[in-house]
Amino acid sequence: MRPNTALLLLAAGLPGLARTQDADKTAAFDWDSITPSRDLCYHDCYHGFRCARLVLPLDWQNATDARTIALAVIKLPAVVPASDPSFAGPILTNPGGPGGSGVAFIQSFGRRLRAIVDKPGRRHYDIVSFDPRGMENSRPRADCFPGDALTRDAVMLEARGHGALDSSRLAVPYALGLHHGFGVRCLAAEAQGLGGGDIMGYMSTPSVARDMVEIVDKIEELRKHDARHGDGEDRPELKKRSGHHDHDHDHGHDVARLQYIGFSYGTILGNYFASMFPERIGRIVLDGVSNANDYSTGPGWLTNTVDADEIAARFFSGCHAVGPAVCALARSADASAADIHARVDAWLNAIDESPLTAVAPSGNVVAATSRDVRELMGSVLYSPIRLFKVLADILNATMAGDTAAFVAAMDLAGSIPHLKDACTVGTNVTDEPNVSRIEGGFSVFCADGDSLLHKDTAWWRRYVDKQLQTSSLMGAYWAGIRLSCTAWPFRTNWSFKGPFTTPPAVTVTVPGAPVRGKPAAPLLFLSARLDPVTPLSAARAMAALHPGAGLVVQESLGHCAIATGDSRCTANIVADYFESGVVPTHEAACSVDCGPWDKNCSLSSMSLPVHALHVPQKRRFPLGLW
Ligand SMILES: *[C@@H]1O[C@H](CO)[C@@H](O)[C@H](O)[C@H]1NC(C)=O
Ligand SMILES: *[C@@H]1O[C@H](CO)[C@@H](O)[C@H](O)[C@H]1NC(C)=O
Ligand SMILES: *[C@@H]1O[C@H](CO)[C@@H](O)[C@H](O)[C@H]1NC(C)=O
Ligand SMILES: *[C@@H]1O[C@H](CO)[C@@H](O)[C@H](O)[C@H]1NC(C)=O
Ligand SMILES: *[C@@H]1O[C@H](CO)[C@@H](O)[C@H](O)[C@H]1NC(C)=O
Ligand SMILES: CC(=O)N[C@H]1CO[C@H](CO)[C@@H](O)[C@@H]1O
Repeated sequence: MRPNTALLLLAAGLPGLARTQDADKTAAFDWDSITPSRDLCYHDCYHGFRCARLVLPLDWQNATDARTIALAVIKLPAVVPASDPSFAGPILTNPGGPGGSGVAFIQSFGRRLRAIVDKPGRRHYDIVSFDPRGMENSRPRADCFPGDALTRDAVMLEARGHGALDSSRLAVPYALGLHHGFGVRCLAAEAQGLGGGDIMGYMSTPSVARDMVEIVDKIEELRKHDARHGDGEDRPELKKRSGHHDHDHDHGHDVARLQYIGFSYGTILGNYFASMFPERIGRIVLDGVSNANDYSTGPGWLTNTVDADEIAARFFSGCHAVGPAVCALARSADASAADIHARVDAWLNAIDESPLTAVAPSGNVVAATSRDVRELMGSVLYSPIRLFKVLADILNATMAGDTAAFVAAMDLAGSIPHLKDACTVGTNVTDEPNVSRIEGGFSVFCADGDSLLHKDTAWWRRYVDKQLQTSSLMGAYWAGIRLSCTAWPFRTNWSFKGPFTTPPAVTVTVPGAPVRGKPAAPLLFLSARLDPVTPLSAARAMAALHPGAGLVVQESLGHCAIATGDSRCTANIVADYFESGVVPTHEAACSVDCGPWDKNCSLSSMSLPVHALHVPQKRRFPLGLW
């Protein structure tokens, strides 16, 4: 009974896991039915959304280069028409990744976000997002294996077969070898133009930030156009608005400004945007903050997981505190959390000697070791409210010899690639629904970070050790992210290494024109108290670099404040900030309604993430909401 329930919950909740069939039906939309255009031209899509394909330059650095991209843009319209006096303009959002699909994100998370930023009757926003260049529904798409997903899966299987990066002497060199081959394949794919055109050398974060400037301008152009022509929902006689960037234009002095919430890698993107285009800052909220210096220079990605093991410890202490009635792993005879932890550790050692084996529902033959359990636990740390109890159920059943739930979870998570799916895709380049193109992320973070092309095996072993010292649970996995840049063959045309800072804001609390060239408001940073991959220490470090920035610490566990608990306090600060541009003067602490072991604790206004139905990839995005 329990494992099956657990499995359903897991399918609904783990980052990147498969979704229900219903979700699938609502998710269908044929982007090819929209002709890409240089101006924003929205069409109905999905259910209650508006979609557009925006043509932008491929290379922002070379004005004579005529090549273009088509960006997939999506809008969850405000609950009032654009002509309503309470309409307050668009808020752009990015779900992280790098590479996460904004199109999918808004469908699951847009309504929650809108409920947080809106002030009923006073201020209502459009929530707008996009698939970043090279990703998902944007074209061309980063794809090193066009029409040949099977080969990518084979590489991933082979990597898995050689174990975690700390599991044997061969693991690191073998991974390096595979990535060299992967890079060669990527270079060849782009040279042959099979993915639809050059893109992988043009996906660094500065280009994405520049794309956002253009989106903001195109939205403003469309607004003016609609106001002039009385098109769409916007009628000229009702053109009274309260979005602060509208005032700018009424005064005819200023550029359109960005209102933005970025999550996880989306905080990197927001930090790049703010530091590169400070005169474009309207309001910027960064939730689940990653250290942009650690991300863009040096070995990289070394500061993320400092709190991960502590969250794992909270899993065990919380389990002990609530006892066997709520946490399946607890036993009434336990003296402390250490007893539970010791049982799990002993079991992890045992399964490395004698792996769990099973045939998964997909037909996959599975041999699972402690590495698989650690990776599953690592993903659970992102979403304790949804997954702590589920994890306890699964571990309890698996430790008692019933591997069904665990193996099915691995299967759903795509830990073991579904080769059958890859085969049915065949050679049809345009239709590969179940493919996870990990090279999309590589194209961004390998370009943004310092080159690691000539680091040898010994260097990488030390890097893996460092990551393990930071988190014994997540270190081996986390080390693999930067290791994928070992032979990334594309050099970026546009990189930015900071400084990650902004001039002091000139805050406008009453209607009036922001001061040209200055941010309209300081940045607002949000963090969960303990976050497995974007720790509070990074939020403090980044906030300190931006004069006047505010920081809210939400008393929750997991990845990103807004995604790890309902908090009226956090929501009020965010909504007030979007209205007034004012941030808390000292680090503000916000409590949440309930925690992972409480009865019926869940997140309000969340619909199932629908996008990942055909992308059953475990922790597809290390710095993303899924
Ligand atoms: C800019 O683009 C033009 C046209 O594609 C090309 O000939 C030129 O080499 C490019 N310049 C640089 C610096 O890449
Ligand atoms: C946990 O596993 C034990 C067997 O090891 C079992 O007796 C118990 O019912 C399980 N707890 C739950 C909540 O499933
Ligand atoms: C994609 O995956 C889903 C669920 O795993 C499966 O039902 C579907 O048939 C797959 N589609 C293709 C084209 O392989
Ligand atoms: C490839 O997929 C597209 C989109 O699903 C479909 O329209 C087209 O007919 C397919 N082509 C072939 C050769 O199967
Ligand atoms: C809590 O969950 C239980 C079992 O799922 C349900 O019976 C009960 O109605 C829920 N209580 C509240 C207040 O939602
Ligand atoms: C000027 C410059 O660096 N151009 C490069 C832009 O990126 C492409 C793809 O990686 C390279 O081929 C160009 O040399």
